[in-house]
Amino acid sequence: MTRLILATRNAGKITELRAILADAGLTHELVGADAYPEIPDVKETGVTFAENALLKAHALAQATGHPAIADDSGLCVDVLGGAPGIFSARWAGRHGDDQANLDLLLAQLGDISDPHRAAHFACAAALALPDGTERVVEGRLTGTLRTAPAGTNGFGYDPILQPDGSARTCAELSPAEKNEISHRGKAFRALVPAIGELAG
Ligand code: ITT
Repeated sequence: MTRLILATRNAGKITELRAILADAGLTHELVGADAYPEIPDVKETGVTFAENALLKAHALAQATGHPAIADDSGLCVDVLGGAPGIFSARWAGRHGDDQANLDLLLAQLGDISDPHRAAHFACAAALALPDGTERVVEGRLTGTLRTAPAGTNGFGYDPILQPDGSARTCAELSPAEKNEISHRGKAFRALVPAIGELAG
């Protein structure tokens, strides 16, 4: 069975990718970066989601000798010119402080009326082989930002993004409902043919 490395220590992402690969009929053994504790985390020094996803995938493929998959994602707000974008996880200063990031963004958009609150989640998913071969694809979930959070599912900016065509925020969707329409779900599903072709 071909081993595939997922370049994250986020257990939720590993579970999500396992389900997508199984649905697609792929039978790879999927292991997270935690299986290689000696390999240091990769610095996300790129300026696009795709660059950061490729950086992480190449680093893990080189270090392990196995094909590796990585993703990078974030929230892009139209009226802010695409910010917070690649800086979504540390918008308020500390990496991963979801509440502070969300509060700061809501404050920044305080006077912005509904027609101008368009935003999207973006995700780049990359596959890299130890020989340097690479593929990268992107997925988006477009919607509108609420003026106050609603819902308790998910993470990050989920409580304020209402997907187009939905009356609920992402944090009011079940995990399965969100995976079906999410930027990450779309990107990982778009990567499946390349995984089959290059890392079969
Ligand atoms: P890695 O270890 O895999 O890098 P991470 O938590 O840093 O995990 P990302 O870089 O993919 O995750 O995500 C960056 C930020 O973008 C994340 O902290 C959230 O603030 C936001 N974000 C990304 N996807 C999201 C989603 O589905 N729902 C809500 N917020 C999301």
